[in-house]
Amino acid sequence: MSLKALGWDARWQEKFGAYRGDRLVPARVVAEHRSHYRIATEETEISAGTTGRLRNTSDQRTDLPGVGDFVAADLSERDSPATIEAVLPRTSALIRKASGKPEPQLLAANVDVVFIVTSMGGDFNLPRMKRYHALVRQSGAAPVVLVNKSDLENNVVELASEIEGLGHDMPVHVISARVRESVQVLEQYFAGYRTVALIGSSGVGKSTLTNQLLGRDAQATQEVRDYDGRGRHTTTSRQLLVRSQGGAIIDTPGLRGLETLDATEAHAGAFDDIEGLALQCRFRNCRHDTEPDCAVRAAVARGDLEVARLSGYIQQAGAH
Ligand SMILES: Nc1nc2c(ncn2[C@@H]2O[C@H](COP(=O)(O)OP(=O)(O)OP(=O)(O)O)[C@@H](O)[C@H]2O)c(=O)[nH]1
Ligand SMILES: [Mg+2]
Ligand SMILES: [Zn+2]
Repeated sequence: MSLKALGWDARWQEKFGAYRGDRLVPARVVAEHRSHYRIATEETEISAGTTGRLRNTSDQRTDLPGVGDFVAADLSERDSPATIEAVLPRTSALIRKASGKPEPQLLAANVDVVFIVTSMGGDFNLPRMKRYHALVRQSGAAPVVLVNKSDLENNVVELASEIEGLGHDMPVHVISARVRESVQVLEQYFAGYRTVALIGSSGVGKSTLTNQLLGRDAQATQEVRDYDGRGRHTTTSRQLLVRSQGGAIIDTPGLRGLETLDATEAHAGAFDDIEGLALQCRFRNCRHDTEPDCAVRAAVARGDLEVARLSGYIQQAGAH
């Protein structure tokens, strides 16, 4: 595997400069498991751990390596696993801040484009799409919406107008992941060895699409067994796969935390922080939408409040 195929370029070479001359080599994290990573270097793909120093100097868990990260690794100990000594500064980071979870979680790093995948046949859910969209907007990657399984039904007019409401200039493609010609339109997003991550509910066809875009069956796929989303996911870990045609794909499991509001959010008091901020809005009945002098949106703009959390609050408030 060449580093170039993994997305390495002059910018990364420059970032790596600080570690050059040492025994360290550049590598990219291609998988994350409970106790170890898999990293790919110019020459090989191997297991790796992190150094105690890296763990101790990381303020939060999201600073530790994740899939897609470029790292400086030590492979010099012949018979033991490699160690990751440093994470190069990221160009983007997909971070899930699910409420009710103790800590934010890094889903993928250095992603250029995120395909937010939904499907015909009942998966589409606008509030959920908004949560995915907010996650991508905060990451630094560009969102693209894919409506998969177009072979099941093709009445997308209504759906398309809802999706357009999510954001201007966001490309939307209606595809069938099982049909090769139908995914040709997605080739443009991989140009220049870019990295594309796939997110979306379990069963929408992310792994089927991954295989189609790779041109080989790298990922297992399965009929959806449980429509309430609580069933087992077919894909259970995040993986970075390199295409022979250029570009990399990160396949992910359906994000349980974004599927529905967490139970902890559903009961009263769960949004005390937002309700506290709302006291400072200019209008008593502020919807925190387009009103002037809205303290809640100001908190979002400062980065003190997560957009996904605000949409959760608005959605819940709307339900009363
Ligand atoms: N009819 C139809 N079925 C599809 C299409 N794409 C995928 N499927 C089917 O949908 C089911 C789920 O596909 P997967 O690719 O495993 O879904 P996933 O999004 O990876 O699911 P998780 O790994 O659980 O998150 C499989 O039975 C696929 O064959 C399509 O374009 N049309
Ligand atoms: Mg899958
Ligand atoms: Zn407000």
